Amino acid sequence: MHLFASHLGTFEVEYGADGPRLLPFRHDPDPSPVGLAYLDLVRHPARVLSPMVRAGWLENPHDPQARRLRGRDRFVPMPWPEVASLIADTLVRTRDQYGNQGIFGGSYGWASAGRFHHAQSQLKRLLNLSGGFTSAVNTYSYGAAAVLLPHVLGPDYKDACDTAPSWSDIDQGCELLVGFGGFRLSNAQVEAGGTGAHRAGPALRAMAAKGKRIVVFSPSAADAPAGPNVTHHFVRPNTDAAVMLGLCHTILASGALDRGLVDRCTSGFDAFADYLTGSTDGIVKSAAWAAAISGVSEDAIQALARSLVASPSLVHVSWSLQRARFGEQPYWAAIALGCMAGHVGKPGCGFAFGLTAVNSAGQPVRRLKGPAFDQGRNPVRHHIPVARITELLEGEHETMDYDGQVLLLPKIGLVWWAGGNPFHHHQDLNRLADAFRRPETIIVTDSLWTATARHADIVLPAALPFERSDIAASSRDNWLIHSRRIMAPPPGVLTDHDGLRHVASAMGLDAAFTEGRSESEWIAHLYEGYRARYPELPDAETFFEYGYAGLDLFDAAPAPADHFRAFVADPAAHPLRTPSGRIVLSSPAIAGFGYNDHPGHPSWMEPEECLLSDAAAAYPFHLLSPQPATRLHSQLQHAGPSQGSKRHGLEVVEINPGDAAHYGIADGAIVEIHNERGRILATARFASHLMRKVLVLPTGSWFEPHEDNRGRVDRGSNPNTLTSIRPTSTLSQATAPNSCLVAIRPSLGP
Ligand SMILES: Nc1nc2c(c(=O)[nH]1)N[C@H]1C(S)=C(S)[C@@H](COP(=O)(O)OP(=O)(O)OC[C@H]3O[C@@H](n4cnc5c(=O)[nH]c(N)nc54)[C@H](O)[C@@H]3O)O[C@H]1N2
Ligand SMILES: Nc1nc2c(c(=O)[nH]1)N[C@H]1C(S)=C(S)[C@@H](COP(=O)(O)OP(=O)(O)OC[C@H]3O[C@@H](n4cnc5c(=O)[nH]c(N)nc54)[C@H](O)[C@@H]3O)O[C@H]1N2
Ligand SMILES: [Mo]
Repeated sequence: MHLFASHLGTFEVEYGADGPRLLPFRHDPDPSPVGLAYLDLVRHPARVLSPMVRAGWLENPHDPQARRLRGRDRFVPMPWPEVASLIADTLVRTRDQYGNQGIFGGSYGWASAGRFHHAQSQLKRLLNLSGGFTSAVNTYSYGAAAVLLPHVLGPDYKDACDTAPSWSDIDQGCELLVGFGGFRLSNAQVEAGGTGAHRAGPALRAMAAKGKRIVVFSPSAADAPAGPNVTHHFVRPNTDAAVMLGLCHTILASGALDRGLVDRCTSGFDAFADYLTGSTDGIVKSAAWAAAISGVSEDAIQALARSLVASPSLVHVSWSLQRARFGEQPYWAAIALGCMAGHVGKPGCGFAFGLTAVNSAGQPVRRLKGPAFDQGRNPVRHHIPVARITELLEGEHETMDYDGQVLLLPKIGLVWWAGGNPFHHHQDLNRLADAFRRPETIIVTDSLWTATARHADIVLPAALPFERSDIAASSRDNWLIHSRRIMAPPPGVLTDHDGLRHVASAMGLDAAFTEGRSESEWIAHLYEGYRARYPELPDAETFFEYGYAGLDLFDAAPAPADHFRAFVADPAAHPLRTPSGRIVLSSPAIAGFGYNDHPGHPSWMEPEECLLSDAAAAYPFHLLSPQPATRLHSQLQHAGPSQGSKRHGLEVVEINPGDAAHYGIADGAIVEIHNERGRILATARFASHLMRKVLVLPTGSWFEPHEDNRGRVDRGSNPNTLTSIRPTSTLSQATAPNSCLVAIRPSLGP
C-alpha cells in the first residue's frame, strides 16, 4: 500500500488522471481533515527554491549596522556547493571567536513526521560532529509541568502523556470526569511522529454521548463535549488554581477528607493544609474566596467538592493551563485535589493531564521504543530552557536562575534553526525580531519563506515530507508506517540530510556524518533497529512493500496509570522516585530555592496580566491563543482548511456578542487588537459560547509586520505579536502566552 505519514496521521495515496491525492487510511476511525489537505502544498506560493543569502550579510557579515536590515533585506540565490563552503567557513569563524557555545542549535520545532528525515536530529548530528552547540531543554507544550512534576511525582512522570490513564479505564472506572481547560477536540488530530488510528476524539465523544458525568471549567463553552450529563462552568482565565484550592478547602472544612490516602501516599500535607485554612497567610481558601477570584459560583464549588469525594472521580487538566503565568500551580493543585478526593490508584481515577491534547494521551501503550537517527553527543553543556531564546540573544544577562540551578548564558554568534518556526511559536515577536538582529549570523533550513526564514542571513531549502521516503512511528502508538515519496522535490531543493551532507563535506566530516550510508540505506538500517527490538515485525522487504506494520500492543500493554495503582496499593513496596517516596504536596527542595514566584506548595498567585489585575483598566480583554483547528501550528497555513477558515484574508478572533456591541464591533468586521507589545489585524466573529472579556485567537497565522500611519502592525494576525515573554516562574522558565491582556477596536483602515 502506498502511504503518506504526517503528524496529522496516515493517508493512502491514490494516483489519478490529475495527479496524486490523499485518502483516509482504511484503519483510521477518525481521519484528520487537515491532514487530507497536505498535497495543497505542492504548489506552495512561498516555497524556497534554492539556497539564498542575504545581500547585506554577504557584503559584510561583521557589520552590526547591516544586521538591522535582517527581515527587510534582499536575498540572492547561491548554488549548494558554494553555500556549503560559506557555512563551513562561518561555523569555523564563529567557533574561533566565541567557542562552540557561541553556536545556538537548540532549533525547537515540530518539523515533520519521519524517523530519519527529522530536521533537528540531522542538524544536531552535524553540529555535534563539529564540536557542539548551546542547546535548549524542555518544550513549549509542557514546559512548566515537565520541571515541576519530577519534584512532585518523580522523574517517571515527566513526559507529557505519563499521567493519563487509558480511555477504557476512564470509561469503566471513573464516574465523574472534571476537566479544567476542557477538551478541545480539534487538537486530537495531532500526534508527534504520526499515528495509524485516531482514537482519542472518538473515545471522549462516545463517553460523553453515553451519559458519563463530565464537568468542564473553561472560558469557552466550546471546550465541553456534547452529552446529556455534561456541565460547563465559565472560569476567568488563569484562575483555575484558585477553584481547585477552594475545592480542597471545602473537602477539608466539611470533614469529608479521609486522611487514609493522604497519610499513606503523600508528604507535606500539613503545610498545605495550613495554607488552605489561612493559618499561614490569614486568607481562608474557601469556596467563597475561590468564587470571588474565578467567577465560578460558590454553590457550584461546594457541590462539586462533595461529588469529587462521593464518586470515583478524575481531576483532569489540559496542557494549556500550564502555558500561563504561574502555570505550575493548577497542576500541583490538581494533584493535591485528586489525593484529597481519595480516588488516586483506582482505575481511571485520581488526576491526569493532557487527554485530547494529542492522540496518544490515554492510549494504553507506552512500549514502542524506536531507534531514532543518532544525533551523537554534544560536548557543550550550555543550555537554556527553550522559551528563553529572546533573553539569550539579547545578551543582557550572563546567568539565569532555573530549577535550583544557575545557568550560564553564553554570547551567541550564530543561530541555526531547522524544522521550527520561532516567529510562529515564540512570544512578543517584535522583541524577538530585535533579538534576532544581535548575532552575526542566522541560518534557517525550511521548505518555506516563513517569517523566521525572512529574518535569516542564509536560507537552505528543505524537501517537503511527501518529497522523500521515511519510516514514521510514535513511541505511544502501535503503528509503523512506511511513508513513501509521492513526488520529487523541485530542482535546487534537497532533503535536510542531503543539504547538511554538502556542509559536512565542506568541513571534511562527510564520512562521519553519513557513515557511508545512502538515505535509503539509513532508513533500512532504522527499520532493522526496530526488528531487533520487536522480532514479531515482518522482515524489511515485506514491511517496505506492504507499507505498514501494526504491533499488537493495545491489549497486551498495561495502562500507564497502573503505575499509580501499584504505588497506592503498597507505597513502601512501590515508592515514587521523589525525596519522600510519595506524592509531594509541599516540597522542601522547591521552598529551598527561595523563588518569590514559586512557593513550596500549591498556591494561588495573581498573574500580572489577567482580568483581575490593574493592567486590565487599559487592556480590558484576556487573549487566549489555543492551537489552530485548521493547521498544525504555522504549517499548512496555505492549505485549503486554513485558508478557508480566514475572513477578509485575516485570521478570525472570537468575541462575545455583548462585548462586541459595547465596543462597536460588528460580526465579520476587521478589528485591531493591541497592547504595549504590538498591534495586529484580525476579523471578529461573534461567539456566544465565550465568556465576557475573553478573546480567542488561534496560533499559527503567519507574522507579517508592516508600517501604517499608526506604526507597526502585524497583518498576519499572529497572537504572538501581543503575548509576553514573561515566564511561568523562575522554577521552570517556561512559556506563558495564555497570560496576555489586550484592547480591541474596530479597524480604521481599509
Ligand atoms: N501564543 C501561543 N504560542 C504558542 C503556543 C500557544 O499555545 N500559544 N503553543 C506552543 C506550542 S505547544 C508549540 S509545540 C509551538 C509549535 O511551534 P513550531 O513547532 O515551531 O511550529 P511549526 O509551525 O510546526 O514549525 C515547524 C516548521 O518546520 C518546517 N518544516 C516542516 N518539515 C520540515 C522538514 O522536514 N525540514 C525542515 N528543515 N523544516 C521543516 C515548517 O515549514 C515550519 O516552518 O508553538 C508554541 N507557541
Ligand atoms: N489541530 C491542531 N491540533 C494540535 C496542534 C495544532 O497546532 N493543531 N498542536 C498540538 C500541540 S504541539 C500541543 S502542545 C497541543 C496543545 O494542547 P492544549 O494545550 O490542551 O491546547 P490549547 O489549544 O492550547 O488549549 C485548549 C483549551 O484551553 C482553554 N484554556 C486556555 N486557558 C485557560 C484557562 O486559563 N483556564 C481554563 N479553564 N481554560 C483555558 C482554551 O479555551 C482552549 O480551547 O495541541 C496539539 N494539537
Ligand atoms: Mo506543543
